[in-house]
Amino acid sequence: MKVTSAEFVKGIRGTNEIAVNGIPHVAFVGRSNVGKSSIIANIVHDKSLVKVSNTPGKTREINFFLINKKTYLVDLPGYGYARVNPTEKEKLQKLILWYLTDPTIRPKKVVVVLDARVGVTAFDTQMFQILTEQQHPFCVVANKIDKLSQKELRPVLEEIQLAAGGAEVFPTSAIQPNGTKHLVESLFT
Ligand SMILES: Nc1nc2c(ncn2[C@@H]2O[C@H](COP(=O)(O)OP(=O)(O)OP(=O)(O)O)[C@@H](O)[C@H]2O)c(=O)[nH]1
Ligand SMILES: [Mg+2]
Repeated sequence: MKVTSAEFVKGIRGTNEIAVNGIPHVAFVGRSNVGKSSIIANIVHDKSLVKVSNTPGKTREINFFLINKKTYLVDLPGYGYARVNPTEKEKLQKLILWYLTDPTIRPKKVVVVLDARVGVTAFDTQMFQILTEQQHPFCVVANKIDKLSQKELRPVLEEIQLAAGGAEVFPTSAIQPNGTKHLVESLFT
């Protein structure tokens, strides 16, 4: 299936009707700067719709995009970025945890995005644990593969596979035109 329509609906910082209105969610989580917003921009073919920046910690709210008038793509703030001030960092962490643990919010799929050059960090391992505990179906994306050779990529994918248990792993490049093709096919078909 193709993405034929995408619109930004709302950014939230806590309990909001939009999170529980019955429209299914596909939610993107991951460390700051791994490329969550860029992947969403690539999926929706419209960079102006999603805030992408060189400044890590750009996404400060939980942003809801309505795709094909029937699914929310949910862009979560990044976790674990040290240079955001401590109060703000704690707020963002609470916001992410709220989204993932509130019993009324049941995402259809959570997409954990990693930077393929960095591999699996302690934050990611913790995220896999939370998602498993919460029984959220999840998959993993190894992004920025344009920065690696095929030879460098293989062991990274194996490492991710191992750390993520049985979860499916998608290599992506958000800066290439077809760089999220397999992921899109899996999420929307
Ligand atoms: N080379 C390369 N750069 C990428 C790729 N994806 C994202 N980037 C760059 O990485 C930086 C961070 O991208 P964002 O999409 O803002 O990252 P994010 O995960 O949403 O960050 P937060 O909102 O802070 O959590 C930007 O400079 C992007 O252009 C990719 O696949 N390849
Ligand atoms: Mg972002």
